[in-house]
Amino acid sequence: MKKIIIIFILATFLTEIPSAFAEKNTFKNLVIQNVWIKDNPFNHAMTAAYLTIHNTSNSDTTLIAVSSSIAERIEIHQMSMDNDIMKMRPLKDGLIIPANDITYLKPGDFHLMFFGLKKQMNPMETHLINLTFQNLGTVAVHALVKPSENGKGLKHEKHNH
Ligand SMILES: [Cu+2]
Repeated sequence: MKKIIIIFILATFLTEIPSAFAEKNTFKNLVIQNVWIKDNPFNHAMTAAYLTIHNTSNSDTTLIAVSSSIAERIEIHQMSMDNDIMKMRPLKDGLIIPANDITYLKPGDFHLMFFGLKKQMNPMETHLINLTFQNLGTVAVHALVKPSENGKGLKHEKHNH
């Protein structure tokens, strides 16, 4: 019995640690993981963030808004190839997260675009991002700043918004 109580206390304690480096966020029927922000070149006011959303329910949902205290505005973007030219466009109606499926926001694909960054993004730092899903509400997740891969980041920043 004593052992069970100790395990219970430990489990409670662990879930309440401010999860700066937590890999996994569970919100309603969504599992949100691998949230990261690309470090931005010095004094550059724009960057992108990526994450994985696993919708374990039987109904689709939509990521309709994203916000954070570190940026003036965050848009949900889609990147695609159009006649060999990479184009980005904001998803005005949000990003559909299909039921029983995993949606990847990753470089060269869907991503979150940060405008008006209020601070320098330094690798290994974490920042809170608020994700709002239609009919589900808003969840705050920690995002880890990671260095951008060579070249890829530069291409992205050349796009006009
Ligand atoms: Cu973009």
